Amino acid sequence: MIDLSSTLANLASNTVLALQDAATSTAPAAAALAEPVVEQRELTGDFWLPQASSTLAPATDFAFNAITWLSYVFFFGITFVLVYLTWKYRQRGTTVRYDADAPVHNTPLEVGWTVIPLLLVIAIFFMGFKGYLDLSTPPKNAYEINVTAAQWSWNFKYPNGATSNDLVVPAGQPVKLVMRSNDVLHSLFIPDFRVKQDVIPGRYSYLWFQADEPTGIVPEDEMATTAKGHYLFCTEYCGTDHSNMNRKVFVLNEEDFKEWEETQARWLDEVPDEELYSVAGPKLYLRCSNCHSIDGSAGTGPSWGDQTSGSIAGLGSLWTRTSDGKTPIDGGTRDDGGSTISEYIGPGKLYETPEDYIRASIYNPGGLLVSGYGPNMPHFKGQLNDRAIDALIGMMKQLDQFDAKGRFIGKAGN
Ligand code: HEC
Ligand SMILES: [Cu+2]
Repeated sequence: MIDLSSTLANLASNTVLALQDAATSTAPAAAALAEPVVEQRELTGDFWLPQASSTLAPATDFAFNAITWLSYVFFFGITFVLVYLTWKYRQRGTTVRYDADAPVHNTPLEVGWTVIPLLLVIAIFFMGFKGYLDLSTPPKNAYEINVTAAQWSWNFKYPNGATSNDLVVPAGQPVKLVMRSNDVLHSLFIPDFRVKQDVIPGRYSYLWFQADEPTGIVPEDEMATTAKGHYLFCTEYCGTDHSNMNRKVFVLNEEDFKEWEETQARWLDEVPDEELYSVAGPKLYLRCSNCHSIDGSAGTGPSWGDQTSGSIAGLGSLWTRTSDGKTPIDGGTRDDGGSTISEYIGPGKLYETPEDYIRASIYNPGGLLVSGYGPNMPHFKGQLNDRAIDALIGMMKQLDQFDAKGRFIGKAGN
């Protein structure tokens, strides 16, 4: 059973992978009309399965191949015998010949066709069961990474406090993912590693693997398009931008991994205060961009720019309408009937300053809801520290220095 379902899953994943590749290889061409760049990418692996890049992958593939070949043998064998006997014993003419001495039983044959399939099925069961146990028992010394899934991004948090949107792991060492969801069901799937696990709100789930072959790494803004690394998918349809949860896994040798982890943990601290806002996009803004536009276009959440439609149309950018106190409020756990944000911001009120309100909106988004919007924002408590929040608020205040994708185009310190 276990093998059969994983076989189907693998089949499906292969199709997804092929489609995915078709999609990403044509995307750059559409973006740069003037100079079409068609990226070619070799699909590794064979017809059935992508490359096997984790220590447990060969066992999964063995089970897959064994069942596939067994199915071929039985399918063609049985079909052949069926067709042959149908033809051989077809009725000829109108007289039916009945041979009273013809055999009606053949004990060795019947025992054979019962026992052989039984043994095969038992073998398949043990193969699957052993694989299942191996996959669901992370080794004790595994390197732990905390995973938070949210609509529509992954957040990977490393033991030293570093965080990332794409997964980076050490080579030659078991890695255990401790996963939870901030909102709905998600599922983490790394086809090359042959691992997949649901990520469930209100519950922790585990996944482990060991990858021995380093893949190298590229700068953050190239991660989505590089041929390096392994695919990582969300495979549980989780809403509009589900497909934005397609990310990469990079495997680094021990030394490179240590160095990456160190820099990744420190990167915000090393940016001088006056330049802090300039690094908010695209790195931090990436987690907001699925719902909040910069250019004023409407989305799942209110635009940070001057939105032209909906309840906040014409009130100015997020920072302008917040500091002017104009944002209309309707609902939320801290709403006490006020109709605009001005009734909640100010000395002695719920929030002292507009900055306090924005910070609270990020840590506890359900507190006050902007009119016309539901409680659809995941919270970022424990994921964005004070400095990251400072950077994001700084960005909201100086949106004109960023392009629509959140890339910094102004000059830092201006
Ligand atoms: C899944 C969609 C989603 C994501 C991702 C998301 N938000 Fe939101 N956000 C919303 C929605 C919907 C609202 C409006 C309801 C409310 O006020 O909570 C909102 C409201 C806000 C507000 C108050 C807005 C206002 O106009 O007064 C701020 C500030 C905010 N988000 C910041 C962020 C930041 C920063 C991030 C990324 C770190 C982020 N959001 C990621 C959906 C999202
Ligand atoms: Cu998802």
